[in-house]
Amino acid sequence: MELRELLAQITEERFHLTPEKCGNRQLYTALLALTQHLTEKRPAPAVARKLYYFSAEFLMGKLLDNNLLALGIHGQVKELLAKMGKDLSEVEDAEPEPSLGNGGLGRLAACFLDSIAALGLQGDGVGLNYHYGLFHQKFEGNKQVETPDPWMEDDSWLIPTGTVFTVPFGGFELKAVLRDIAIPSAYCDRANRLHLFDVEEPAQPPESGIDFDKTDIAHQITSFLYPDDSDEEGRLLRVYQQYFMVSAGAQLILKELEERGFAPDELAGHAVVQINDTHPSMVIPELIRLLMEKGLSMDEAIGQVERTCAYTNHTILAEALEKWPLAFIEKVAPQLTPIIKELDKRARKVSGNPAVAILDEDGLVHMAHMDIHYGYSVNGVAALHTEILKKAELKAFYALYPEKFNNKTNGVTLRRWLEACNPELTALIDGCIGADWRQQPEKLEGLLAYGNDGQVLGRLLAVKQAAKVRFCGQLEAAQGIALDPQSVFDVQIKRLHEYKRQQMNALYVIDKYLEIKAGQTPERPVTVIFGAKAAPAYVMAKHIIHLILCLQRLIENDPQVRPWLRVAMVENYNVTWAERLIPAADISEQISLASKEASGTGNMKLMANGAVTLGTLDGANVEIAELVGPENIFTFGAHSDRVIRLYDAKGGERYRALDYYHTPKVERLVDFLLSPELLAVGDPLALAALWRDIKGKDWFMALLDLEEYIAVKDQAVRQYAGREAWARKMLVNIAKAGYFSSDRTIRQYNEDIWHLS
Ligand code: 26Q
Repeated sequence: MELRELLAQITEERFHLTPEKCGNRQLYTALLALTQHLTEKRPAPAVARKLYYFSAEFLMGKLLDNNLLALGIHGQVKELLAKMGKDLSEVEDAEPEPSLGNGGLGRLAACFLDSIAALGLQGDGVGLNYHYGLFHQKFEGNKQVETPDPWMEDDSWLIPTGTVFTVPFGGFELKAVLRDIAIPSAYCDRANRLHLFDVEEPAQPPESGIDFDKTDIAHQITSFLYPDDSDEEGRLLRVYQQYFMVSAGAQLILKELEERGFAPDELAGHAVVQINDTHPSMVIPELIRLLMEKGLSMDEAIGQVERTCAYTNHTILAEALEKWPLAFIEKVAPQLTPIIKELDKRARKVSGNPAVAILDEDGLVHMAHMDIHYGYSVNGVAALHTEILKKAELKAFYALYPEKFNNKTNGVTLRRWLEACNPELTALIDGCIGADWRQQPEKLEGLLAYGNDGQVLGRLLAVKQAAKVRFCGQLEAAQGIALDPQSVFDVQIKRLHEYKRQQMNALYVIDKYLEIKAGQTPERPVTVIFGAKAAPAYVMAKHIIHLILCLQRLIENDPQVRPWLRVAMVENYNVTWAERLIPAADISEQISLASKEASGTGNMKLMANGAVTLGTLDGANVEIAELVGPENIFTFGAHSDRVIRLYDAKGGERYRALDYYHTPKVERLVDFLLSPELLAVGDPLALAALWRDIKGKDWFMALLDLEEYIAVKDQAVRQYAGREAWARKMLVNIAKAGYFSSDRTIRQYNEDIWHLS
């Protein structure tokens, strides 16, 4: 049936209306049904070994646009609607965004599902169906306020499956109900699945705020993504969540293994479990337990599992490495404790070094240690990150199992992060080099041939300008802030964390503010744009948001500064805002303290859209710098080896914030936090707490790199004025972004770790 007829049939059945008579919301649900109908017919790819990608987060973003593209009907649907006087992008606005993730790790999982499907590999995601995704962020009184995000609707991408597993907890059981989201492949007529588990009887929505009864496990276990872990009950609930996810997921694996005609002792030949950070690590003892229930001996069960599971590490921040009290696990899943103790005993036989034990003397279970001993692969997510894991963080493990360690530099799906979010740039690229880069992303390098083509460079600038104008309209509609699209768009979008150093960017804003006040204007007007959510219990991160919002307010009210410098913080930054903002960015801020950002993935998305990176040599920035060359990136700051030395208690050169504070320039910038101008718009206690922290502690060394950062950023703004030379930098960045396609990353996972076909 033709698309037009199919759509008409659906709107008739559902609303007794022709598509022409439908509103955007009705058209959205009709297109959702149409997409589901077309996807349903697609079989899963079938090969010998099947991948299960276990992750506590899948930050999918809206699905309609993506799925229309994957099904190859995006253009047709857009045209069809246009003929009816409808605008597809307005229809897409009606879709709620499923925000089932916090940031990089969850979005990476979503990019991976897209690439696994695109490459025709057999691989499904396994996670939880949170009823409330990441909180919705509002700004009130220059502060972040959190409200719940109920994203589920009657018409949604979730497909009921009828599959239910029983998860045994200490003292009670829960049914895990499975719903799926289909992941259609962009290039073959197949679809994979994201499996999301939920309880049978979820709790009623909270009356207000984001608080809920954390002891009502039976109803609340899937309510919230990562509930606040600042109190004991929250942490315990997180362990309940994790066990619920992995037990149901492990049961699904064994059920499918049996359905495919294989015996439990053939698991490793037919399934691979990729453990996305340590949140799903209990899948290891759970699979061992279930295999033993099916008659395998402990030795056999462990033998299968250690050839099935592989672990990805996403962080070297000690506070993010999960260690759970064995007492928690004893309460949540007592059947796992004898297995974990046995795994610890065996690991202690492999090495007498207590640093690599699973259970420590405080009764804590080191989840990553369990993954490394009982998984066959350990990977970091960028070259530098993997090197730091091998040389420092996981040194003792690397000595023990060098063959397990490998690097898989992250990537992003260029289907969402270029084709879908930036059709104008995509058309320009296609016009130059054709369409082959979609399946062979390294072919983007063909663009390098246009480095001296004034016409192409001019069109590149025009595409960027149009994206900036479009973004200005969207921001004004949402927040009433009218920006100047002629200014340099300097963009820092990522979760708010001290190590990512948004505070250092705020100090740059203060520097420019003071200069302009003193009559010294920049080469070009600059707009510093932020998008960031702070974890509700992360006090210092909230103080930094407060500072940024105060600076925004101060400058908005200052007619002398406003024409030259603006600050704009996007409210409720999420995947949808990222898709609007990334095409509009001129400068990509990647300024984490070297050694702290495992990889970063926003850096890759921004680069692919022609933003030039201003960054430290951290995470994947190092690889970006190597690829584009020094003329096409602005780097600054202490290198990771020096930073690691500065943290070393034994080292001679320990970092002391005060040493860097006491320079005439830095002191003035930091002390501006307590200036009458800022105190007039801000909360004195919050500003003072931040001032004290930066001056006296500055754990992530913003003051160490501050002066060089400001100098290099000034240089970038000056160079922006040379439009053609800047356009060439943009072109080189786009041309080299092919390496950061997640299709490349997934090919490498498959070749080195998964061996699916
Ligand atoms: C840990 C313990 C207890 C509770 C929560 C957590 C927790 C929750 C979320 C720990 C880590 C996370 C998320 C980590 C994350 O997003 N890491 C990012 O992963 C990206 C994909 O690999 C990288 O690009 C980023 O550099 C990295 O920060």
